[in-house]
Amino acid sequence: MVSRRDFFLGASAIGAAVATSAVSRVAMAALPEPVLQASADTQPPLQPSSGRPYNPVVTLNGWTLPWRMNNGVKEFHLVAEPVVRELAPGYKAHLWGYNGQSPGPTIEVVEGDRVRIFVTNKLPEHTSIHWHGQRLPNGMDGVAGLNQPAIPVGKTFVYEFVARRPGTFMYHPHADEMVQMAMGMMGFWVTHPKEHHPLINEVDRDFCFLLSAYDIEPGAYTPKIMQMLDFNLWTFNSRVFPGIDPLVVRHNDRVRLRVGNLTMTNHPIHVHGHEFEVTGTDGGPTPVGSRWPEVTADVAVGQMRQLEFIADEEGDWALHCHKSHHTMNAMGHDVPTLVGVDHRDMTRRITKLIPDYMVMGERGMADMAEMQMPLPDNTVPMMTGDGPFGSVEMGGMFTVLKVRKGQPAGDFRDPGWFKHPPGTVAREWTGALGEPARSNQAGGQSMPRQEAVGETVEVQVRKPSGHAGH
Ligand SMILES: [Cu+2]
Repeated sequence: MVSRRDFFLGASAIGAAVATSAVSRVAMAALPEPVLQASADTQPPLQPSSGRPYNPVVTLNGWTLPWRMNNGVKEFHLVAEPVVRELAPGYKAHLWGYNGQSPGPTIEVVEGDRVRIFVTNKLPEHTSIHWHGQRLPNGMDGVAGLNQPAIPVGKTFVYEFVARRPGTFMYHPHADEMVQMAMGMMGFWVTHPKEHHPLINEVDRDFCFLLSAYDIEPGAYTPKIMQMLDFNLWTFNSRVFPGIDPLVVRHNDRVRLRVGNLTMTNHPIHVHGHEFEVTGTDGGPTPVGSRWPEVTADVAVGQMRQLEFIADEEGDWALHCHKSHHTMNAMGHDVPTLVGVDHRDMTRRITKLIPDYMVMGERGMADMAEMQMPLPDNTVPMMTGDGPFGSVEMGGMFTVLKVRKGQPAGDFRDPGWFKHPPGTVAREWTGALGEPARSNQAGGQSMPRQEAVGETVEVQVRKPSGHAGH
């Protein structure tokens, strides 16, 4: 295992190796060596070793692709291939991706850069890459059959264009797209402005991640690619909570989150403790007059959003998709709603037949996060995550924004749990509990009924079982 500190050295070593190879004419004739990534940990931002300077992004549980300069052109090498992605510690999936991971590495350039990307296809079928949101020559847009022939198995194609517009973009196949995106093929692209841009702030911390979803049966390794709606794994950069790293920032940092959605449904991304503004989309920076404060931004399918805020409240703040089914991991389907159902007699009878029988859900489902039930190999609990006060009872698209006064600039290491100042944590009330005054105790009904009360009808509410249709 390579530690994060080692990677700092490793990353600059890669940069150095690429820069050195740029001197050799022989090396120039060959493709840039593809760089592979074995770890699913968040790698430190890749400081630009050549070209214009900029403040690099941090890819959540991901990394940035090194490049080499070749006569003023930034050259990258992507390898489309089957990968084993760790979705959470101890939980692996067989996906397709780029350079050893899903999503692929982030490509980071500067407005005006001429960019050349070699794409080698090591998949079992043809592919292509579409550069979502870019202004480019039509023949570089990557729609197989329309703009180019698909890249056959084993072949390498080259894309070349100028990054004309600064902003937040992504890349993904446009060949057998449904299968290839369901398998995890996607990556982030950031183009920094070449000079000060009136609508683009300098930020202290710049994070990016893609939203993707998979349908993998508990215990299985490969996504079911025909799935359209009924996914059971909702991810930030192909990771599920508790496998998603925290976003670590320094108190009073200006923070930018860049989020792109390549799932089949929208995700309202919600930040606790702070208000943000949407400062840009994949269409570019938003005009200042169009910005207003929000704490939740809906990111629709195929959209990207830049959320910006000053992290001026210390603490461990939840940051998650607000669809409650998207902050859960895979579960057995067809679990009926049992809240409020009295099982005592039924349980007694079933226990005679099945001694370990256990009823789930009559007091809600929080029990499931605490219960250490046997799980099939290679899966994660539906709701989990140990926090300083107990189980966080979350999964899927959930992580923590950690705002700390002591966090050094440029340091993304997890500072541990927030230490709350004395008297600032919700606690049990141990004083006297008075009876609340009801209107009838107060002397009668404040709004008397016009008609006589009929027979009371009890309504049983039952949510649809399973995950269908969300
Ligand atoms: Cu969601």
